[in-house]
Amino acid sequence: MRSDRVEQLLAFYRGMLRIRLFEEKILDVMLPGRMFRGSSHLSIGQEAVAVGVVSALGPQDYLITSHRGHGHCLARGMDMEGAFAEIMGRSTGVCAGKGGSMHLSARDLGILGENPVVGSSAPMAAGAALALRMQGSHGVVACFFGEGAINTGAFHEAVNLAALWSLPVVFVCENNRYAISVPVDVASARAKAIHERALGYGIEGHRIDGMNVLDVYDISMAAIEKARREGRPSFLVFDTYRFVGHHTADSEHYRPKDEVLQEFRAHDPIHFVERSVADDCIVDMTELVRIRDEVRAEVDAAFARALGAPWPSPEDALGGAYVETSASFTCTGLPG
Ligand SMILES: Cc1ncc(C[n+]2csc(CCOP(=O)(O)OP(=O)(O)O)c2C)c(N)n1
Repeated sequence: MRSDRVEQLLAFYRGMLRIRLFEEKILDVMLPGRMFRGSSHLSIGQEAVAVGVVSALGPQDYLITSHRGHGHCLARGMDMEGAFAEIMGRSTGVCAGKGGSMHLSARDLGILGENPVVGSSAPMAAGAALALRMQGSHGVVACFFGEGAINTGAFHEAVNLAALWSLPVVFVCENNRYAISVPVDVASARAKAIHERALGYGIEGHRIDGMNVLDVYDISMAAIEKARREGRPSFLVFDTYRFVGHHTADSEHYRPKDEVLQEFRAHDPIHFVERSVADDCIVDMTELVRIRDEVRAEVDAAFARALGAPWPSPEDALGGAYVETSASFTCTGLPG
């Protein structure tokens, strides 16, 4: 019988492939001159962070993310057809086609949404965590952003309040080495020790290999459980790399081609799982091929259905812009 760890590795493999093939499809149809105009921010190369962190969340938890959040949403269980339809502006999209690639959200799954204003996910995560505490919930908020966001005031204000008020937030920095075209060491002091910024706020900070999904999962589990048990936030910095441009129309003039192809493709998080499986002979390789075929069929079918879905009608243009609410909750105490 196979161990739980092997089953988990295969589930992670499927999860990462779903993101990879979903985004390769978007890349294919959105490259300049192809089927769609516009651009989309892809996380090809960064899938281990999405799958490792999100798999450690429980059903009562939330996530909030940046402009590069397709992977986080899919890992949390967002409907793939609905995500494709949203990116293509169809009425069947997860936000009825009004949000697009950078505004995927799904409240029922605890996905508070993508946010393209750099750094903005951090204060919203702190706010959501404060609400959870005041409601007496044991939920935790995972907050994703790139390393460019750590130099915004919003990031520091949010981490300060989360530390001061003991808010259950796991701040997740995906250090993919570039903020658009700016290398991390050009923009950030002590670029190799970003995680040590946590020390200034008296919270835990860790730097982890973001290409190894098992390491990502283990550290995330520990941070999420700490947030749940003790209400302590933490700051996880994952070393990763985006294999494609900042967005689908990026010419990538700022980095040498070899850097992508040789140095970093060798650390492809999906190949990492394939190699681990092959080296340890823990699963028949045909099983990985079967999983890949299944995921490809899922992606192709979801894309075809989304492509065939209707456009929103002009009459619906103003719908969903405002919410009438009588929502209220019981406050069980303000942070001490
Ligand atoms: C407040 C703000 N300033 C500038 C921009 C333009 N902008 C979009 S993405 C980006 C770079 C973000 O880099 P990083 O936070 O490292 O995330 P990544 O794109 O690498 O995932 C910038 C500057 C923005 N969206 N918001």
